[in-house]
Amino acid sequence: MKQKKMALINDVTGFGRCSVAVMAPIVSAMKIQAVTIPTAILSTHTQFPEYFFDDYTPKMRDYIQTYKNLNMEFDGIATGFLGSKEQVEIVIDFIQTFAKKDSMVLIDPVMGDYGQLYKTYTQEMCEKMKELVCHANILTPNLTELCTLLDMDYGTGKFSTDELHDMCRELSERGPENIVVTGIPFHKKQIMNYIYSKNEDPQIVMVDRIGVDRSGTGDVISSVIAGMYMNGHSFYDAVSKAAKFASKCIKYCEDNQVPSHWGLCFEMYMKDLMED
Ligand code: PXL
Repeated sequence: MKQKKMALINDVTGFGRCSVAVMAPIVSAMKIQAVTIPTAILSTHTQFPEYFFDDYTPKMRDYIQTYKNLNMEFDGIATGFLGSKEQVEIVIDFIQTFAKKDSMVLIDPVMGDYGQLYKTYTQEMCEKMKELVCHANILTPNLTELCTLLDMDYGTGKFSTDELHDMCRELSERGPENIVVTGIPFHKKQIMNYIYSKNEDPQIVMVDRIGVDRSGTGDVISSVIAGMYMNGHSFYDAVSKAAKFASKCIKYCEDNQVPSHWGLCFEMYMKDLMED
């Protein structure tokens, strides 16, 4: 079988296990060739008290042009944190140029958490992000991002499964046929992932909450989902594998007292991702 290629449009961060540093090894373990398109270069991620940050936006178009000249195609495209309206525009153009009819396009609309948008997120970027998500076939928002994309009030952050269903259906009508609302707190001790696939009954993957929230968890989850889905698994199986894999990594971090901003020690369990 022809080996597949996935474009990872994301930042390259040296220390802290996030973005490309997580996604490339994870999809590689799943036999998919990872192609990095950097959005920024950082020494450590932004949860550290100090970091070197080099915005790559002015160079992205030239970088991508060589792939256009090579008539490259990608079987998958995955995006994460984007730093400016212009970067979102570059990503839309990238998808329009390189996605084939049956390519997987996963967009993790990294915009905020706990009912608040990140400080870097302007209203203009929110509007562009709403445009970008229409080009996805997989979307992995948390509750904050789901509400923002729908212009809904986050309120107390409590939504019934009927409400989640209506919200996902509305978002899905704009394009993405598979949506997982990640990291929904459930009865303090659990985390719910709400899975919506167009024309199918919704499903839920529940995992135990282990310790504190850890940066980079979203990148581990989205890359396992992307890899599984590209390898022919159902969306439900992809989410289930991703949530369980992340939980196992988090447990290792807790047991070994790894600081919460060092990311997940996914290296310890890479072989769980390998299939014959
Ligand atoms: O996905 C987490 C992440 C990715 N990239 C950068 C970050 C973070 C989390 O803080 O700062 C640059």
